[in-house]
Amino acid sequence: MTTIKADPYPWPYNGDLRPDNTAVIIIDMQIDFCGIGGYVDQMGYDLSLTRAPIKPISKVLEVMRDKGYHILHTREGHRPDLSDLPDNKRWRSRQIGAGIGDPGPCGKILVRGESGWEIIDELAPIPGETIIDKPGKGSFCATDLELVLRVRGVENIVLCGITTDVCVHTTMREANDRGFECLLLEDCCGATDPGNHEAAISMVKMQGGVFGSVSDSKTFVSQLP
Ligand code: C5J
Repeated sequence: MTTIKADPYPWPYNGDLRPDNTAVIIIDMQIDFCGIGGYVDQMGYDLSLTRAPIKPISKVLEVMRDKGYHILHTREGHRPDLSDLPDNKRWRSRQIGAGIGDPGPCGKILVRGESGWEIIDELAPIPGETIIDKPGKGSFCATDLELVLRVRGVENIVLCGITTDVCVHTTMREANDRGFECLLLEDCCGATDPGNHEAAISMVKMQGGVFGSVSDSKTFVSQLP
């Protein structure tokens, strides 16, 4: 029986925590979400909020790599011909001055292959780690993520990345509904609004842990078997 101290319950619920059955998913740590000239920057949000989790995630990555856990990264982005970009998503992004698919300082915004779409150097995947390209906010929608996790026997998922209230939360909800046991690392996530970050964390903890449990990077790395 091995658990991580977490709120509202020690995680995972059944104490079955092993490198074989546990994965970390690092969500959308791309230039578009935390780099100068990317999508979030073009929308005028404070980049320090989405950059805050970089250091804590690096530590978690280092320890999980060392201990042989499954490591996955996601990238939000669309095909260069924009055939998987819904009109309403494009329209809404243009309302805030950062049209998805439109040219920006880091190439076409949120388009696969453009420089802004790349994962930041500090958290770059290494050979053997899985990258999931997703057109939406959730990592399970229109991707093979579930198949990859099931084939590997993953039962427990640790969630890190940006943004807490959008892609991280959507992915956590999708994973929870599929029966995965989820842990969100609070300081390994960030949102474009601090209030939304706090609210997203609080939502996870309702109803006895409606979407899973919440811990932090220091506790996690010190207790990970
Ligand atoms: C957003 C994301 N916020 N990665 N994407 O549009 O959360």
